[in-house]
Amino acid sequence: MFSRVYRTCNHLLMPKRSVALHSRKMSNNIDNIAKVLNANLQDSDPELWDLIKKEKHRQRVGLELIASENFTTFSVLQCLGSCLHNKYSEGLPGQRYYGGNEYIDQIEILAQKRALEAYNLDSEKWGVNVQPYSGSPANFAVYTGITEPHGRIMGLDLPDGGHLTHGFFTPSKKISATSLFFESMPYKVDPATGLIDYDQLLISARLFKPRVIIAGVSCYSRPLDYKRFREICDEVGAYLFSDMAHISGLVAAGVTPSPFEYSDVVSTTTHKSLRGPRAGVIFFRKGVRSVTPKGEKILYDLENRINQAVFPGLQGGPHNHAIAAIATCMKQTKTPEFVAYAKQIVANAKRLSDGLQDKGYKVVTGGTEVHMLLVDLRSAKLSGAKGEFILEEINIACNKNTVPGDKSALNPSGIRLGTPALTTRGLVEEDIDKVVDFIDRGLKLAREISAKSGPKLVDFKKAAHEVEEFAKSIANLRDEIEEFSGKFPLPGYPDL
Ligand code: DSN
Repeated sequence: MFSRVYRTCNHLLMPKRSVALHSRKMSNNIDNIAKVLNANLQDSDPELWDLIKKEKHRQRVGLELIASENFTTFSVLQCLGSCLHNKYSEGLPGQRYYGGNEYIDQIEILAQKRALEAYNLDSEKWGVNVQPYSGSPANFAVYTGITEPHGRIMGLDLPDGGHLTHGFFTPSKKISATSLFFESMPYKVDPATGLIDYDQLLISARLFKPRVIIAGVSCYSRPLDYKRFREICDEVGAYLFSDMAHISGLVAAGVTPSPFEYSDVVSTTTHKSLRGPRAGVIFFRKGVRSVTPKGEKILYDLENRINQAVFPGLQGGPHNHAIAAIATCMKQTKTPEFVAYAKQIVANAKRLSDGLQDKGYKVVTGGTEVHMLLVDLRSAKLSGAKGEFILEEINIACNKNTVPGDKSALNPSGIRLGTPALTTRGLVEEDIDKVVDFIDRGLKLAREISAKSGPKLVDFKKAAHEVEEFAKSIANLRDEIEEFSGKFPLPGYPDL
């Protein structure tokens, strides 16, 4: 005790000159600390700065057609880079395990309120958890909350357009933890139409008796029939869990059917068509679930189960910077600009689909009503991997994807294309015509290369790089695309 007081007060015992020296030293020290702590990344870590700048350049000069990606707004980036990142706040607003959460509580409550408003939900009937770190943890929390270990779940098979976290496994391996810790049985699309086979789903569900049926997709270009899902769930006594990650921006804007009318639980990521931060949200029903023939009301008990599955079940401290960013992105969805944006996403996807079909490409299901489409490259005598590779070479980003009827998920025959990111940059239908032309020219070049290289991807890549004529065509096309895409603005910090 004495020594602490002495240390604190010892400058009082110093001669005047020493006090001045001490104060100067202290302030130099503080200045130095501030300099280190506030150093600009450009100065403190030029190597990393350079890589980030290169990535920014790649985003600017390329055409981003990955259906799940977007360019978030500057306001969202400001939240993500804010002091909120520093705070721990395990628990829910008003019930935290740490102090100092006065403002964090208000921010989380604001995010909850705006998330409900974004989807016009009545807070008496729906609750929301805005803490999931992203979509995969959100989905795992849903299963953890509403079913027991090894409880039965049914989701669309991944090769048919479902997501990993909808219970994906292969004959030789349980790939997703959602198939390892829960018993999963997939349902499929009809290979002839590419559309979900609801009749077969009902037959399988009657036999499998799942606790949860998942209505959600990662690659599917038509609205889901949530009413049909509800009827199937009711017949087998399952919860209907809708994962609207891909379409949540379209749902908020009212340009695609909403899952809320029929679902018990809805999850979403917030960074796809919603254009917010990388994060996840779970909505759950509250109030009356059903009424018995005797008139007794059975209430939902999802609120505690889901909240506790998120924390302390699966996560620790919420990412408060992301929660603030969710709050602001949910606010943005209520603006006329966002509604216009969502409509344009769909208009652009339709134009892309029509344009490619006009050029002879086969689009699965014959088109799209949402933000994405799946092109079957068997019609162009190419594999998905070759298509993806050549498009990447010319600065068009997309991903290879299985198409209905593919034998192996390892060798997919299609490419998935989506328009949320390009629409954010301001492209409209006429610009999409140009994009169609670029894709077509890229894929035609891929066919020429493939004709020379043979079927193997490794030989194809080698020929693309080493045969002068091909390398030159790729470079020319890439330059043309860079010039075109450079005209469209990219939101965010200028360099980062
Ligand atoms: N990777 C996202 C997608 O492409 O659907 C989902 O996790």
